[in-house]
Amino acid sequence: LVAAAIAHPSAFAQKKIVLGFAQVGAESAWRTANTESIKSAAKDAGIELKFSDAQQKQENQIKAIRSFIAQKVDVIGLSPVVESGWDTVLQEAKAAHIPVILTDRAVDSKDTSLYVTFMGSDFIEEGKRAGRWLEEFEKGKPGPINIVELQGTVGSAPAIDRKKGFADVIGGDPRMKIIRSQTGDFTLAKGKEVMEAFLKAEGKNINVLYAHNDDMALGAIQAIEEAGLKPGVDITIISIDGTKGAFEAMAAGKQNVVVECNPLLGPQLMSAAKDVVAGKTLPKRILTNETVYTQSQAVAALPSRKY
Ligand code: GYE
Repeated sequence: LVAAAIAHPSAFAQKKIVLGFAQVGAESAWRTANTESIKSAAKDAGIELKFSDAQQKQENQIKAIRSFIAQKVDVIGLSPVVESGWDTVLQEAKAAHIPVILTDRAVDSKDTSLYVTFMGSDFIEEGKRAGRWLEEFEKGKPGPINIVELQGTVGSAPAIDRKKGFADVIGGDPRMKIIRSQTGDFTLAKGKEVMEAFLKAEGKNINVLYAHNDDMALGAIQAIEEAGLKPGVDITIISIDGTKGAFEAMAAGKQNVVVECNPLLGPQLMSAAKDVVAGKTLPKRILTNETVYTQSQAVAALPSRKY
């Protein structure tokens, strides 16, 4: 054995872990930062990454997972575009003894043995933080407060939960009314298009925009300016993520607040992958630490913002 190892030194080295990752797509600045984080963390950890971009289509993610199973990867990482419809393919991974780590977005599978852990944000809490900020901001004002909502991708965990958390907080306030709510698919272009339609239908009736992510808010800001109104002044703007674009909009006074959602999950994912391959048991839920930024806090934090 020693002679063989001298002839082939790699026989002593540990086998490289192979991680197949099924990503949602490239729909937003958050997603771009998330993808970069995963790719660079894999490199740093010496993990071989097989990366698939599903272009926001579940069928593409299912195909990617089946191909990871066929290639016998060691671990599968999945950020599921929507919550439902995962049981069959996750059972296939389980039957092949390949552990699945969920990152960012959740699945609604009743059988939690289909994945080893779910790491990411508490989207209901993010929606609540947005609602709580608005309650504080509108304190003592008479109302009515007319809100339009740009929802994320239909059926996705962040769209479902951010809607619910926000509604839970403002629901008890008779001044607050969501007058329009529609999906903008988490993209800037769709956010702009839907906001244009809201403005056409409601005009100066709109007091607040609640967007489920920054990109849709940035698109909406363009639509508001083109309609001759002042974003951040005539219409209060709230969004979720905390990407540079939103921080810049806040510094320019065009957005009022952002609820942070941290996309830099790569290092945590790689350490979880190593633990799972080493046979360690992971906690079923790994939460991301996050906060809320107002305009003045955004100005202070902008120079050191990482995404
Ligand atoms: O907020 C949005 C992205 O799942 C948390 O997906 C993620 C969301 C994020 O497209 O910008």
